[in-house]
Amino acid sequence: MIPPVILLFHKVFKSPAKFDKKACYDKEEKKRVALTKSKKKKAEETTMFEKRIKKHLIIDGMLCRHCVASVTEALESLDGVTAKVNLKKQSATVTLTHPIADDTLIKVVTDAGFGVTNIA
Ligand SMILES: [Cu+2]
Repeated sequence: MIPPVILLFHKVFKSPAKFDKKACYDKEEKKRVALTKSKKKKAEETTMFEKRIKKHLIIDGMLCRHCVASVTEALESLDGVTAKVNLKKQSATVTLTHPIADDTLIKVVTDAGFGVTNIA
C-alpha cells in the first residue's frame, strides 16, 4: 500500500503540473484559432479589394513606345498606382492599392496629352 504522505505529495506536485500543461495548451490553441481566423479574414478582404481596384482604360492617341512610357508615367505619378500600358490594344490596366476616382485617372492621362475613351 502507498503511504498517504506520498499520495499527498503526488497530488501536490503532479496535479498542478498536469493542469498547467492543459491550460497552456488551451491558450496556445486559442491563439492558433484566432490567428487562423484573422488570416482567413485578411485573405477575404484582400480578394474583395482586388476585385475593386483593377481598372481598364482605353487610351486614345498613343503612337509609339514613348507614348506608352508617358501614359505609364502619368498614371504611376498617382500614389498607389501600378500601370500596364498596351500600345497594340491602346489600353491601360491599372492596379490601385486604394480607391482612386475615375476622373483622377482620366485627368492625369489627358494632362499628359492623351485621351481616355473608356474606363471600367
Ligand atoms: Cu509616341
